[in-house]
Amino acid sequence: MTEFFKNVPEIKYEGPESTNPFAFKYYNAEEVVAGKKMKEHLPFAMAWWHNLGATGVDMFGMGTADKSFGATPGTMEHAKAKVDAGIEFMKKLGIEYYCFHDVDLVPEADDINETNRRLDEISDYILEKTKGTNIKCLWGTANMFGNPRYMNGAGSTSSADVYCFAAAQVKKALDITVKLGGRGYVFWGGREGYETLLNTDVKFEQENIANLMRLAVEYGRSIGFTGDFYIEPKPKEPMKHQYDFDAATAIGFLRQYGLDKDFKMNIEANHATLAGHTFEHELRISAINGMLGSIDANQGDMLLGWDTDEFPYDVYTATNAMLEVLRAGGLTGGFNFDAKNRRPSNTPEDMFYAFILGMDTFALGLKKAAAILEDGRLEENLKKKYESFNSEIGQKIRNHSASLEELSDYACAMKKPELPVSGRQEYLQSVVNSVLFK
Ligand code: XLS
Ligand code: NI
Ligand code: NI
Repeated sequence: MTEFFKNVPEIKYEGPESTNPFAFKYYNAEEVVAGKKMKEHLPFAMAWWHNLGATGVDMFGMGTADKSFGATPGTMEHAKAKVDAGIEFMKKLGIEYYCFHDVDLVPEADDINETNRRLDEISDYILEKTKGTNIKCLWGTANMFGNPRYMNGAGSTSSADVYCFAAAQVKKALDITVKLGGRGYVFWGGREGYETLLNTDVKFEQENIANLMRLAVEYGRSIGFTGDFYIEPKPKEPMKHQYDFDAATAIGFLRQYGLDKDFKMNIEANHATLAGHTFEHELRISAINGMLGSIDANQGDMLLGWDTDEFPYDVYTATNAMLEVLRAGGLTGGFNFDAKNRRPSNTPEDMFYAFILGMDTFALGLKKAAAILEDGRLEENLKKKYESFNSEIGQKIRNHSASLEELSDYACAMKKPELPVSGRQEYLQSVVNSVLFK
């Protein structure tokens, strides 16, 4: 069998002292942190599109990386070579999951029947090649934004015919996801939004999107899909206004249309920052609503205004994110590296460096988050901050047994309250630093 990454050995854990570029410094799959193995805390996934597809094409120039894997792009031979290369890549890194869009797996044909046939063929091939390994699908999705027919969106399209094509793609992508053992199914509404209200009926479009999701749930459950459906919020890009702006918006939408039992959030770090939030904010909002499902692990660039999909290296952010994940008791999904190499990092070795960086960053985030919880000073401060609610009046507020008049009488009797306790933000930040750089 062809070896695609000849210069790269199996990546092993060597510890922080190691200077071997092909070794993990922090990610130690079997090491137990906060009661579980690292690999159980961190089910990492490879994004088929970035890793096996993206060549570094941008608006100003052609690709810099060769992702032909010895075959001609646009052919089924190439689709299969990507499977072979992907499996070798995942095995060398010890990654057990992958995520895909339908058209990442096979080239799209003019006739949808032919595309579907190709999807059957490639999914058989993936099953055959992953047999006897631990490699399986984390989540699948349908690409309902690339083809020109989706210029007005998929669920939100103005064309009933195009709507049916979206339905057909969702149906097939669900079939393939179930066949490949996927834990989840994602809706990222890249073109579910609008450019101007001058030509848009927002209510009409949102009802149609919700209906497509409802049909997907009904069909998915009918073919035995027991996993979660996910919405991946993103505020803009490619559309100016996207309906799934952020977690709070998407959760409200799901509740409005009765989809909240079947859906959770797939939170992407770079989408959070595009929405003007932190990554951890989006995780917290999802978690407190019981909807923290999966994560697209990447990071943006604060100096740029778009989805740069960089591999995560910011340990502060990873620590804050892992604090949220640990407090929520883990993910039902996983950590998908929806991330790509920078355009000048164009060698096959760079693909490995990127994953080593991302996996080490989250491993470090996990260890540091566990240490912060263990340290206890943050949690203790939190308790103190809300302590006044342990008083008699505080308890009445909490259990809803006091009327507005009673609270008003209490305030009037006091005349003037003392100021709330200090937030102690700078103290807490120095606690975080002292744990991080111990
Ligand atoms: C694009 C999204 C996309 C989804 C899957 O910004 O992140 O890659 O994860 O459609
Ligand atoms: Ni994503
Ligand atoms: Ni994205």
